[in-house]
Amino acid sequence: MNHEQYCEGLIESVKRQMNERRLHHTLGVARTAKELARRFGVDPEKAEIAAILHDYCKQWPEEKIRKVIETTTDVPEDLLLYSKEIWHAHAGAEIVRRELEIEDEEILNAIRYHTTGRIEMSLLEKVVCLADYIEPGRKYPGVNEIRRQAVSGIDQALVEAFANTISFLVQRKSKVYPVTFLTYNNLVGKLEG
Ligand code: DGI
Ligand code: FE
Ligand code: FE
Repeated sequence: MNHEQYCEGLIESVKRQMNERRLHHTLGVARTAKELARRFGVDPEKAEIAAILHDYCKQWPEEKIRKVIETTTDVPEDLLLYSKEIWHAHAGAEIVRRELEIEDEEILNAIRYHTTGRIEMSLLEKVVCLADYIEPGRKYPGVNEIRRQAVSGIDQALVEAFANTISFLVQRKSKVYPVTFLTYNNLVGKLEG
C-alpha cells in the first residue's frame, strides 16, 4: 500500500467520527500541512497523516473523551481542569494509537500538541499546529496576519497565532491552560534570540 492509499483509508475512518464541516476543515489542514512541511523542510507524509488525524475525536461526546483521558497514563493531570476544547488533542493521540494502530511518536505528538503547543515543539508539531490555524476554510479576526507571518517564518506565525488565542480567551475571561503561555513565551524567546 502506498502513502496515498494509506491516507485514503485514514480519511474513511476519520469521516465516521465527524460531520461534513469538520471533515472539510480536516482536509484543509491536511493540504496546508503538506505545503508547510515542504516549505519548512519536514516530512510531508508524516505531516499529512498527523493532519488527517488531528481532530479525530473532536466531535465525540464529552464523557467519552473524558474516559479516554482518565484511562491514559501520560496525559497531564491538570488537563481536565481546563477547557474541554483542549481535551481532544491529547485524547485523539491516544485513540488513534488504540484504534488505528498509529505508533509513530512524532505523528502522535503532532496530534497531541496541536491545540496547546508545548515547550520546544518539533518542526512537525509546529507545522500541524500552524496548518490548523491557517487552512483555507478558517475565517476569524486576525487569520490573515497569521498567514502573512507564515511567509517569514514558522515561529513568527505561531507567536501571532498563540497571541491571538490567548487574547481571545482573556477577552472572554476564560481560563488559559498554562502550557499555552509557556509555548508562547518559549517562541517569543526564540525570536528575541
Ligand atoms: O480543534 P480546532 O477547532 O480545529 O482547533 P484547536 O484544536 O486549536 O482548538 C482550539 C480551541 O480551544 C480554540 O477555540 C480555543 C480553545 N481553547 C480553550 N482553552 C484553550 C484553548 N486553546 C488553547 N490553545 N489553550 C487553551 O488554554
Ligand atoms: Fe483541534
Ligand atoms: Fe483542527
